[in-house]
Amino acid sequence: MKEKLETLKTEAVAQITATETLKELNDVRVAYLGKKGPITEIMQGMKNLPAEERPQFGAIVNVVKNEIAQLIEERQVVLEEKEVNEKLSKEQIDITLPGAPIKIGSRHLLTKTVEDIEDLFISLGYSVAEGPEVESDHHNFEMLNLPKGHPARDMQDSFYINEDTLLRTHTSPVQVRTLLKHGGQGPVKIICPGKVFRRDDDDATHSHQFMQVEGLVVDENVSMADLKGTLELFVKKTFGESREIRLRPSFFPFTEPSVEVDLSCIFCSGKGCGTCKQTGWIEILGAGMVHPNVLEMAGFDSKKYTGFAFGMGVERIAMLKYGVTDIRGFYTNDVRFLNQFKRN
Ligand code: FA5
Repeated sequence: MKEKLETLKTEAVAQITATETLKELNDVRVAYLGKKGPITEIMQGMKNLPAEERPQFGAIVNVVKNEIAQLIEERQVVLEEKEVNEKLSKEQIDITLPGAPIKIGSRHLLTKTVEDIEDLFISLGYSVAEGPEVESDHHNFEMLNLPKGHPARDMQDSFYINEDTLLRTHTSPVQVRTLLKHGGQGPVKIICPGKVFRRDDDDATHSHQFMQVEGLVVDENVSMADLKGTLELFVKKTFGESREIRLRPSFFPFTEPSVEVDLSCIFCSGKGCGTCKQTGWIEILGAGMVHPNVLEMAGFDSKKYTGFAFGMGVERIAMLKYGVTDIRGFYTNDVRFLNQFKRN
């Protein structure tokens, strides 16, 4: 019986060593150690032995059984590692393949336009001021020489929240707030960008919410020539050196004299086209010399100080500069519109 066991063990060792896959190894395990295998068969045959021989024989069979089980376990570790390595070598990643492109966002065209305007004026020594979008009637109108009931209030149809509070209709109240902060002392040199709101019907060139950039300079001896020179520089830096401006008399209650500023048409270079309605000029902003009443109400001596102010619509500037034909493109968040102005 001992010899039979030895032969069994030798055969098992040979078969275990020859296995190449975990499946083959499992088949060997079942063949030798399974319920129908030779070891079980030998154990069952022990009942035919005399009782005194059984313990010794049982111990010998168990030794062989454990040796075979131990060898199978060791082989299993080897085969598992082999299978993992084979799998890994098949799953190699080709790092030279181009990756999936990552979609990167960009600054909104209006943000870019405002930042470009800010950069230009900061380089001229201006600082950037801000004010609230929900504004008092006092700052939005009264302190700008527009008392209650003044007919010029109709120029800016407003969203009122209550009798004394509204969504600001322009960025000019930031002028007032800045002048008040200065306590009657010049110089003042600011620009103020921000959102404004009007009860205008939305169309290709009007929006009920839009952006303005206001400019204000107050000091001794500030003149209309300073205003014109500043706006000329702004236009040339923004639209190109060959652009010109034209000042037309206009009316704003907070400036005297007041002007509308036109830009020589960037589409036809002043010859006349559909966009400029054959005039060769496109209106871009309102401006003027700060009205003495506005200076006095804010605590400035209007005999000592003079100033100029201007207010431009950011969308109009961006539309002209980038050839946008419908203002609603800025606000409808169509990614196809936004993608056109991405920096590559
Ligand atoms: C004003 O708002 C004055 N506060 C500007 C000003 C400031 C004049 C300082 C003098 C001194 P106006 O209503 O014209 O002015 O608006 C200025 C600019 O805002 C216009 O030239 C135009 O570019 C833009 N704008 C006006 N209404 C709309 C609108 N509904 N949608 C888009 N842009 C508009």
